[in-house]
Amino acid sequence: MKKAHALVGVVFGTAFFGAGISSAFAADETLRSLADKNNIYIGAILNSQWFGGGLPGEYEQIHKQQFNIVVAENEMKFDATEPQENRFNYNSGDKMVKYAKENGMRVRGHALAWHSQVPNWVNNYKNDKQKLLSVLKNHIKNVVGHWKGQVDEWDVVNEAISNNEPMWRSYSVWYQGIGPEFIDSAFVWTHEVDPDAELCYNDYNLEQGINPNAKAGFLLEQVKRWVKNGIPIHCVGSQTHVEDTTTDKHFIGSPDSLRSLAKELAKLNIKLKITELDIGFKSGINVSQSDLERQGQTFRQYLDIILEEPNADTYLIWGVSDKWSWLSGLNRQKGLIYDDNLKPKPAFDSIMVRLQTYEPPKDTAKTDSIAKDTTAKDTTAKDTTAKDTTAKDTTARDSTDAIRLLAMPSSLSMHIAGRTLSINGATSRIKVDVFDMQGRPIFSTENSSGIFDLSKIAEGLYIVQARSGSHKIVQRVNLK
Ligand code: 9MR
Repeated sequence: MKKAHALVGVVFGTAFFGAGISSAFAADETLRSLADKNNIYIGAILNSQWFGGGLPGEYEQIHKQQFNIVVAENEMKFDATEPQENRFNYNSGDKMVKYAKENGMRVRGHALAWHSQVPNWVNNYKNDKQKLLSVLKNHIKNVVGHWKGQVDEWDVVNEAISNNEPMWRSYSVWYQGIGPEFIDSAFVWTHEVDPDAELCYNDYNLEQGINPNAKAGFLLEQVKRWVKNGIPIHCVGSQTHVEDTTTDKHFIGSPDSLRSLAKELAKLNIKLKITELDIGFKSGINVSQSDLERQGQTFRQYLDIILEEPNADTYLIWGVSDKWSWLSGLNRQKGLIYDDNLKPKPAFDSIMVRLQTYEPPKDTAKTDSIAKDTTAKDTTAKDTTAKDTTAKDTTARDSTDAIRLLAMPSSLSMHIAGRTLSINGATSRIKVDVFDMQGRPIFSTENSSGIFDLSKIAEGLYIVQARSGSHKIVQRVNLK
């Protein structure tokens, strides 16, 4: 059982922490560079205000520095792309695709068949099944065709499952007018138009368990059926709009539940992506620094799924700054990783530190071909043999005292024996800082001998940074 952190030595002030732990590490490291290194995608939407030029330049700077995947908040939806029947508007979507290309980012398309943000003219055909089928097919043909080869993955069907019962959502023009087969058809038509795009089913509340009465349990049965029938589906998008555990009295979702879904999907050779993450607090409550740090831990737990599960590759946040967030409409606040002034929050630090310190176990490391294979798999019936890619238990890698080196050239080296830390290779005084895995400074000391006693720190995983003159080394340490 872990003990509470014993604070020894000099503890950094909150000013340091607020500045972002990233400043303690290599200056050129960003979420994006670390995501690239870990073969995952990390991203945020481009908020609707960006498309009209209504956001400060700093927003875009942050966006392109920190993220390697992008999705439009509203601009590729049905009402935006086909506001009038068979008259398409691609201006905003084109703007985003151009931005993504200029900045080397992957593009998600969101969303083709959804009950919401459907223009009124579609409802005129609500009693005409054949017409509705041709409306949906024509929409997919044009929109997917327009961005063929430029949009890497599509949310083909969004939110088609009921909130309350394990069944399809009934209040949907597509479901009411066509029946559930609109879903299968949408996948088939999209695949026909762009066979190289990855095709996802996307929904919320999928982190609430995979029992048959939960949304994810119902979905899993459908995915099995789709795979068996050769429907071209390659991924499930978990929106993951969740509330902080302490303010949500009915909280039933968890990273563990979502991880279980990822493991089940792996058996079907289907990917899991986190597509719309935010972790808000109830509106109106006072949010303290420790609340924000706990929020950071939850962000990190969801990231762990993406890092550790071989069939998970995407971590996309539904916004950049709390200032521009849809969450107030849901009676929530402060659910993102930058604050109102575009300053990184503890959640940013947690994600950063996790990416810096994650080391994949050798046998389950994501390779370029797994994480970044944008080629749609052939999912025709003959090819649907379930392949068990379930992650191996990775706890074993943390049970050793070995320190793992982050790729950072330095003349310094670090060694730990029991609780004695030795820093070798220094020619001047050495300063040692210890951080917890959320990036919080918990211990700091310095001397010239290079031998440091860490016996007062509680057991657990830490990041140890040693500096001597212009040399620096940062390693993860397991204190037992
Ligand atoms: O963030 C979007 C907001 O600006 C729109 O008003 C809203 C309308 O439906 O859609 C929001 O985005 C949603 C996304 O498209 C699907 N999952 C839920 C998202 C948050 O509501």
